[in-house]
Amino acid sequence: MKGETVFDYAPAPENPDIARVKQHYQPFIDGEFTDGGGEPLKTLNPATGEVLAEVSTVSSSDVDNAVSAAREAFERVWSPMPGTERAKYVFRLARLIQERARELAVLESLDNGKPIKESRDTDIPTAAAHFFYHAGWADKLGYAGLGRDPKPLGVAGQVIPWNFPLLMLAWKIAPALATGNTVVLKPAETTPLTALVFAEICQQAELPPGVVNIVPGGGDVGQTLVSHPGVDKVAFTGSTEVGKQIQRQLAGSRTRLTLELGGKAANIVFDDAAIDQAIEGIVNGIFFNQGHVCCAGSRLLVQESVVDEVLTNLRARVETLRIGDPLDKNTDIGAINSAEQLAKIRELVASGEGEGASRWTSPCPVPERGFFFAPTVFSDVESSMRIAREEIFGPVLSVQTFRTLDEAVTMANTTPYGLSAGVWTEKGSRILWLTSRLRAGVVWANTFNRFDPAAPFGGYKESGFGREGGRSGLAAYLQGDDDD
Ligand code: TAP
Repeated sequence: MKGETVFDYAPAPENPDIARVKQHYQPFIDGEFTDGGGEPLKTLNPATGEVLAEVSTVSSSDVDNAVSAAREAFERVWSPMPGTERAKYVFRLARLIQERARELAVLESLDNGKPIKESRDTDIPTAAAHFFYHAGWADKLGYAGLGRDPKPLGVAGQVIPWNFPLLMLAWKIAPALATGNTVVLKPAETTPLTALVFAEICQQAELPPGVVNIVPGGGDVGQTLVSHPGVDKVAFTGSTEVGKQIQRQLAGSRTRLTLELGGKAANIVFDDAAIDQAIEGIVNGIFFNQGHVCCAGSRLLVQESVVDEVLTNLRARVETLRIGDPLDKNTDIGAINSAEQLAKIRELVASGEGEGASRWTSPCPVPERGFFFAPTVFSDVESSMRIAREEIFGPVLSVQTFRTLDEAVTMANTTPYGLSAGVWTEKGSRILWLTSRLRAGVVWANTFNRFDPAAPFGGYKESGFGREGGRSGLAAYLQGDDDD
């Protein structure tokens, strides 16, 4: 059967009209959509390279206005409001995301390039789940073990990346609102659209003006926002490089900071693992969302005795992945988000070949236009190679082998990052032994990429600090013992 086509899939494209894409989008400040004073940007459909919409961006004085609006809303309305009332608004946001789920899913796939089955089944439902979860906390903060009457911090300045645009917004905005803070959020330059539809949802929910403000723009807008003296808390998700820059900028100030940064996770397969199940977890770990996942299992560590079996089965499985139109319901791998990201992936893959690793790329047909990269697996990888050390943030897996448990732990921890890890073995005792030694914020056992709003998520080392989700995520938006 290998190599033969078992059956063909007929195209099953979702209708792009469902997204109701407008030609022009505007920033959302103090409850109103108005053009900003920045240079307008054009957001592309990465599957075609064509312009999807024009977005008005903000100037630094617009950021001032957004922060003032958030401050006013914080002092007058949002923080004095009883938790029971705030909960209703947060719950309403969750319900409206559900109501507009199909529109949001199609829009996310158009703007980001991710397959519709992922935006439809993961991004949007999980975003709604975060609002539902936090709506439940809004009137119970006194029972969260964070003090009898925990107080919000004030205005949160939040900056998010392009890989899960609406979901990262939900991770940031839901806990901030539930705990009584107000928000100014900057979406990524290449994926601003679902954040601006979320702004419409805030209007629909009749959220008081100024509680949520969305300020589209580039890195300069992010920088203005995070260093703004009117911001009490900065929450950033993005690259380690920019995270370090922000930490330096805020050093010595009283602004609270949480950073969710990059990763280079080890996915560790032992010889007693259920190999077929592990193959599915490996594929999900690195090819979900084109590998644009901070916690992607991008380093596969396989026990030497089973590496041939794992590699053979893995290649056979990866060959079946369909790459193409993100709006096609059969597509497994969509478009790379931007030409810049595609160039970065190509450069790192070339370095892997140059440094002597063995490259295998799926022979699947790749669309000729748009930004696409076929799933790729490197074997014969050494820990010193760039593909084993640097975050590729694309559909590229590096495979290494180990012999003993200690060696697996050492290899897994040999990285400046520490966001996530995976372990595949039948032995529960081995899972427990390993999880206490792996320096990673999340360790998945016999599964990968599982998310739940109740489970805290965050990193060690250069993957950042602070947690999002669960009780720890609430604490990041509340005054603690060390605050006045
Ligand atoms: P970045 O270049 O760091 O961008 C992230 C966000 O920060 C974008 O909105 C960006 O604006 C903005 N930004 C750029 N320079 C800034 C500055 N000097 N000050 C403040 N904001 C600034 O990362 P990216 O390429 O968009 O995202 C990919 C990275 O994010 C990966 O390394 C990935 O691992 C990480 N990530 C981590 C997580 C978690 S939870 N740990 C989740 C997702 C992604 P522009 O869009 O205009 O550049």
